[in-house]
Amino acid sequence: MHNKGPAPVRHDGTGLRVAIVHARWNDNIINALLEGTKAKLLECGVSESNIVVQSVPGSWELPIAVQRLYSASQVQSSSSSGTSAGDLLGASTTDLASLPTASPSASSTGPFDALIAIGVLIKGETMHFEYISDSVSQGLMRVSLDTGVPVIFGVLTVLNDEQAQARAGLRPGSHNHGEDWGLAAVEMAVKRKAWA
Ligand code: DLZ
Repeated sequence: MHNKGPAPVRHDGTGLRVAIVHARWNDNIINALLEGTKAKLLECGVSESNIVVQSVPGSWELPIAVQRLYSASQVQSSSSSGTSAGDLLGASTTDLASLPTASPSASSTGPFDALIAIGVLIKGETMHFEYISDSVSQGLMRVSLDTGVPVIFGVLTVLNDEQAQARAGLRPGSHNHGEDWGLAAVEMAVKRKAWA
């Protein structure tokens, strides 16, 4: 299995704040993607305390969560309450407990420089897949353009579990696309600052 994407480019993520929002459907695949994403963020120099991880029930909920999380991080940066973006989204630690890497980190504040939305949509026998895939991709793009903040599209839209595993590095020789999303988040956050 080959990674057909462009050669990964690593940028310096020191000082960046990144939010990851992931769906809980297909959680074994999500776990692997989340780990790959976080590993690359850390490798690029993003500190653990500057990575906020939140979960939502399914991919459908990703756009609203990304939008609210970003807005909350802006509000908190202009107030002195010290409230974390996770708190403002109403997150509890219990909905994150099933995912080992998904610990909410509340030790840093300020607007996010990039957000990563992770979901796994597997085509079933009904039209659910088509409706959700289309709406989620459009919703995430809209949040990104409306806010001017990079929203990385970490949503797999696949026909079956095997295809999902192959994109999460869970099959022999396969590549974990979460790694690409971590790198893309850092690159776009750095370039957005340069283009400001
Ligand atoms: C309902 C549903 C279905 C059928 N399939 C998936 C899926 O493959 N991946 C995913 O992330 N979510 C799925 N969902 C749940 C919806 O995204 C959403 O959470 C519910 O419809 C509630 O709004």
